[in-house]
Amino acid sequence: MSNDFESTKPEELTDFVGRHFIYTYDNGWQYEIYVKNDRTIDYRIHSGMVGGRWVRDQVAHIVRLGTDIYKISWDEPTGTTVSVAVNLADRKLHGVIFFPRWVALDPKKTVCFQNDHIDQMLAYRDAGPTYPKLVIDEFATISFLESCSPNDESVISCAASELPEGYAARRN
Ligand code: FER
Repeated sequence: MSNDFESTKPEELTDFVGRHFIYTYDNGWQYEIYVKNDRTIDYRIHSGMVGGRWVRDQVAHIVRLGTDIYKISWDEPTGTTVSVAVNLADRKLHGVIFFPRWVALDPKKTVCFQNDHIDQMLAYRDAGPTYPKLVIDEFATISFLESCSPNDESVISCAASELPEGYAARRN
């Protein structure tokens, strides 16, 4: 096990760092992730329970499980925890999202550019209620996939509502 500051096996992540992809869960929720570096993701939520939410510099646990297969897991300031397994070759993904009860009761509280509201999110998290968690277990299909440079602040830099028409509908 690594310490809190470094990726577990950074040498295995060179092909994954910089990947940027848009995917839609089978329940219709559409998400976007940019693997900023071996320890960090930026993401944007296009639709679903917390559509409109976006986050930069979320610290994550990122590992390689095999050829073109990776897993990203993280614990958010809201108390929501997420683990996403990504199969780039098949453009398939599986996510498990564990929402605290306060998010399930009022998801809109988390819909914002989170970086500007970290203290508010921590206060909501600590106020709860936390339990019972709402657990979402869904497969998704990746509709857009590209490679960007690491640590590029321009990849995810605005809310979904501010994107050009057709941005999330692009397929490649
Ligand atoms: C994902 C599933 C859930 C994801 C993010 C979340 C970026 C976060 C949900 C939340 O913050 O409420 O695939 O990828």
